[in-house]
Amino acid sequence: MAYTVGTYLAERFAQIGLKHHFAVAGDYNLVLLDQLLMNPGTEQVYCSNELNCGFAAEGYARANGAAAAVVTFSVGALSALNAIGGAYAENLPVILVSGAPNSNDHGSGHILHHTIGTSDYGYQLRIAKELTCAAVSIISAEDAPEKIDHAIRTALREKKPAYIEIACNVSAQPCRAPGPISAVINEPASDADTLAAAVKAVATFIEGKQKPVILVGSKLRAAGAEQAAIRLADALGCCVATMGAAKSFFPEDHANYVGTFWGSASSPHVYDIFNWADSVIALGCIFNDYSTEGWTAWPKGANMVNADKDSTIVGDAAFNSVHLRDVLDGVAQYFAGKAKKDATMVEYRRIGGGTAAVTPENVAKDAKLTREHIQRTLQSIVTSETTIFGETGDSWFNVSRTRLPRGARVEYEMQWGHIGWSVPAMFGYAVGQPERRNILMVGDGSFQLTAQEVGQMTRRKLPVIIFLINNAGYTIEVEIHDGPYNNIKNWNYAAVIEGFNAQDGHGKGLRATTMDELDDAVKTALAHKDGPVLIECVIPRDDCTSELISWGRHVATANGRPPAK
Ligand code: TPU
Ligand code: MG
Repeated sequence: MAYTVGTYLAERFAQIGLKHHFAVAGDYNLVLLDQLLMNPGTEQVYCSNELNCGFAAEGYARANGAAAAVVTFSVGALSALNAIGGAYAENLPVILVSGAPNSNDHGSGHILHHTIGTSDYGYQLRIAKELTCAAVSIISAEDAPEKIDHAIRTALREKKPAYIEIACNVSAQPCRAPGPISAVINEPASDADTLAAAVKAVATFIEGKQKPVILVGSKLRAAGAEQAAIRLADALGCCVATMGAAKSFFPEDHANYVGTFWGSASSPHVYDIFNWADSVIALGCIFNDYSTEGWTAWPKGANMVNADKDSTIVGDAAFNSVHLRDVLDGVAQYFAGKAKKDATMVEYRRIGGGTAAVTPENVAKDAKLTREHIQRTLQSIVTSETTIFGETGDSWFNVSRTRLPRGARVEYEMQWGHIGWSVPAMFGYAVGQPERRNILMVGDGSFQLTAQEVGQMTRRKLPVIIFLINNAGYTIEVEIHDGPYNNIKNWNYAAVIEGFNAQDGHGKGLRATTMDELDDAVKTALAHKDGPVLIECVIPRDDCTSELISWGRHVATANGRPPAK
């Protein structure tokens, strides 16, 4: 047989468009890594640790639609599984592949290294089952094709992570050749009868309302419905807002786009218009405690349509097995040529929405650096080719304030919310999309979790621009609840980046404490092409957005609710 289990897997990776896969070596996966290296269609990219490897794959999936991470048993995989939980929360198909004990050791009573010291090696598979949509263990080449295809197909269809473990002595075993890739990537069509009923129900719902708004959520991309949402907005003509986590999932230069809906942290006039509206058409939305500002800004009840990736809920009727894009296209067709449902847009303009001019910044250039100047600087370098990663912290709100030209993208990880996610995820994204202007905004506290992955950006000469906001601690936590645990050890961040260079790297670390220094640093960063540039932006601990302050108060109140009697 021409294939092995490992080369079969590599061929599937290449076929589903994974030009790269991420890896950390360990003795349970070395032979598998050899097999993967034989396929020139998928390049092996190394990470500094397995948590970062999982997040790098997560970021690559954002750039590329899917991704894979290959790690060793337990000591590696249990770290990577944190990022896999993140991929589940963020609706990204990341395939985690773990090397596993020799097939002869399963059930033998042997105790192996890198395990918890018992002879049952099933625990990792059991844990992975909780965090993925499909988890398989391969201890024989015989059923490897079926198991591999099941895991990959389920991940691509559900836009969720999957898990494959392969016994270390099986990965180079002869294996049957893969069949056509369409068996793995084809999606079943919407159920025709249910689709017709769902479209009718949504259209009737909207017909019965005077003041609808559209709310775009972060599952819109996973649903493949970004273009269909634009067609619906064009047909209805009503206001469209994005949830905090869904920034850039609807074009900000669209005539109907009004900004972010996030309670008191909303863009100007958006919360007003949502309170004035008589109905909300929610597309792929996640309403959690953070996105609803501690349950205070939570659209729900009878005046809502909740349209999700594969199901639509209208009032007391549920329609399953219908793709969101099909429902939206059906409803858009229904309203094409009819009078626009644009009352919310008219009212939004009447209360002054969309007219705010950018106020000039009125300070001496050698003045101390401020958060506001950092945000303005970020704004000034955003192009239609830009992707910004916004880390947990005030970076969320700084990035949220940034206006995006068509084509610019923002990536957040607000459902999982793992601080430090953005550094490896940006690395993975930049591997997938190296030609974009990739910008990362990250707080000092978050950076300290995963800083070493900047070293991999250096290794691959990726010109990522990093705004490191040094506000001397966990300011987002300060705004929720302060204490000594929110103070962190200061680092010389610029020196850390220089340290990653050793003899062959070209990363740059710069430090800005005044506005002038930041302006100069950004010029340097834009001109630097053969490695990352980190700009440490030093600001006072309490210099943060008003959105963070009001949002923090709401979240603190929700966290502090006493137990129900
Ligand atoms: O802008 P700023 O100062 O808020 O950002 P920074 O400095 O990155 O601080 C982030 C503080 C923070 C923590 C400690 N945000 N969330 N957390 C809790 C947390 C702890 N551990 C993980 C893995 N994720 C978290 N979100
Ligand atoms: Mg901080």
